[in-house]
Amino acid sequence: MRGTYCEAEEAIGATARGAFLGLGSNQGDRAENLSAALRMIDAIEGVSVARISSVYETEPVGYADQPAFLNMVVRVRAGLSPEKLLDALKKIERDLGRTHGVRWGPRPIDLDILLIEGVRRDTSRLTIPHPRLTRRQFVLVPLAEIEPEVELPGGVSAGGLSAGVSEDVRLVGSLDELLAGANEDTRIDPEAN
Ligand code: A4P
Ligand code: MG
Repeated sequence: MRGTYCEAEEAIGATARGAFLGLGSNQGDRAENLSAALRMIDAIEGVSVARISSVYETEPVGYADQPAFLNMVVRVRAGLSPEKLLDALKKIERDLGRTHGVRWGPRPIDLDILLIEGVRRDTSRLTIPHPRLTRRQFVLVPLAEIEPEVELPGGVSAGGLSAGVSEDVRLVGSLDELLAGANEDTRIDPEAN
């Protein structure tokens, strides 16, 4: 038994890398969607959530005619391949009710792989670092909050590119605070649009 436990730990530990994931929700109970996704990410075999940003309410980018998003960024330790991590994240999106809709359109949850330490990918399924990472304040602001020095494509840091909180990226507070009762006004009525 002892051997089995140690081997399993080493198998994860030997390949584990730091990674950053972006979470976004603009349908249903947005805070609850973020919370459920976080629990499900932490439950992926070989993945553990290490650090969580605050929650930000952000104006939609790309396709403007949709409700505001709640966005956050988490740092994880991931001991599985980037492709397996993507599969697991896509499954969580489906389990939380995401159906195929308009590109960049409304969704209960969107999970993006932003960066994985020491990893680059450029295939039809997976691009790492995330190709739009350095242009999106809804990602840069929460990323800079938890790791301002992290290096992004082009040799710039998240802190250097982040414009901070603004009209388009508003600090809401911690997810725990939201879930503790202040989340009534974070719900999006599905009939409203
Ligand atoms: N894919 C390739 N690379 C990655 C990666 N690093 N992480 C592929 C995740 N997926 C990656 O994504 C489409 C395909 O991208 C996936 O099947 C995967 O194989 P999707 O999530 O199914 O579709 P999408 O999200 O509509 O498209 P896309 O291009 O991922 O959009 P983004 O860039 O995620 O933008 N505005 C605000 N304020 N906040 C937001 O969170 N999100 C979006 C979506 C638009 N506007 C937003 C927000
Ligand atoms: Mg996406």
